[in-house]
Amino acid sequence: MKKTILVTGGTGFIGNCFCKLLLQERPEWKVINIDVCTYAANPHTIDEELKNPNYVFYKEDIRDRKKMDEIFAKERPNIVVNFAAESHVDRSIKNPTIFLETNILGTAVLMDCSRKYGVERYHQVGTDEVYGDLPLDRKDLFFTESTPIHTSSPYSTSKASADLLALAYHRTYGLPVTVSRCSNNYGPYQFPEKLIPLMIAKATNNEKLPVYGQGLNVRDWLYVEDHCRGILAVLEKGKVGEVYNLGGHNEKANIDIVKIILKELGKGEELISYVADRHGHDQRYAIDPHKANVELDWDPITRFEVGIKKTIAWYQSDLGKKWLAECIESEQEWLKANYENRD
Ligand code: NAD
Ligand code: TDX
Repeated sequence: MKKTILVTGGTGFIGNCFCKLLLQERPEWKVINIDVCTYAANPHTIDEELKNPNYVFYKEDIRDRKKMDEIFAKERPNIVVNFAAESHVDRSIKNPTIFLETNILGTAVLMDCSRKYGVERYHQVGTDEVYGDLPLDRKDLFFTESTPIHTSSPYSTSKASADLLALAYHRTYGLPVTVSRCSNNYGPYQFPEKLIPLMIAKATNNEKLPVYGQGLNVRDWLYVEDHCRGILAVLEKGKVGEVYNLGGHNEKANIDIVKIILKELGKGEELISYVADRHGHDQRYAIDPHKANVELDWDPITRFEVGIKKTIAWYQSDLGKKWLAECIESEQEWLKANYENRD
């Protein structure tokens, strides 16, 4: 059936992958991308999508209530999926305010428009970071949908606030909301402020790889396409008012990720540099995706060994190299602010 789906943050890493998936697998749908293009959005990310007649792009800010109202009035979306966010934990530690403005107030604007124009589904893209962290020595513990919210950083707090607001809009106003909470994504087109693309970029240029603390913190890595398939499954099979955890069943310590990247690129471990730890650094994330598996028939299908090779190969391709160089050029100030004198 023909649908109009409005995706916010569709020029970013996961939002763009989701648009690609929709254009490929739901060719009868019209895909609207609203993205203001912050530092985290390389405009070339959507070069291919812009050629597709079913794809429309608005370079606008989700906090701009008037503009959002105009777009909703014109496009009358059936479905809204909100990816737009400030997404980097380290930046939230340096400057929390923009995280509150975009991640909380921007979400409220989108939900107000969704109510006004009667969307069939509003989906909030959330993160496992809202559950806080798990201890490293309790491998038996996992985040479930009923794990209490217990945030550590301004980023995760802003994301938890957005999730709670979305669920409140469901209960109070009857807005048909779903929420997904996902573990760490990796794949092509991820901005090189995040661990995997940053380390690929540094290793390629024979620069030091800055590992926080002792590199023992554990993340549960999920290939970005698997995450996007999970969101589509929530839209099509999920129950309104429910939260779904989407995880990779793929826990790795940061130092092991860094060593895998170095090995894959044929570089030596002498490039590793242990630097001062992140403030409030979460120890371990690990999702129990049982509910999504049973209710949505969703399971991640990309094995990490395959996904990481595909990811590195993309960053080494002509397109990937050019894209990465453009991003690195635009983030010099951040790299200086976060890493200079950190040893
Ligand atoms: P990203 O930083 O790559 O992309 C975010 C996009 O949102 C960018 O294109 C940016 O320009 C846009 N944006 C930011 N502020 C905006 C505004 N005010 N108006 C319009 N657009 C705006 O982030 P990502 O990694 O693709 O994450 C997407 C979503 O998934 C986020 O909500 C994030 O919290 C969540 N998430 C990410 C991960 C992960 O591992 N990357 C894991 C779990 C959840
Ligand atoms: O230079 C670095 N060195 C380092 O050791 C960077 C950038 C990170 N790290 C560590 C910190 C984390 O333990 O690597 C791990 C991963 O860091 P990030 O890539 O910044 O991700 P994380 O903080 O785990 O948050 C991510 O997953 C959940 C995303 O950025 C969030 O948007 C998502 O919600």
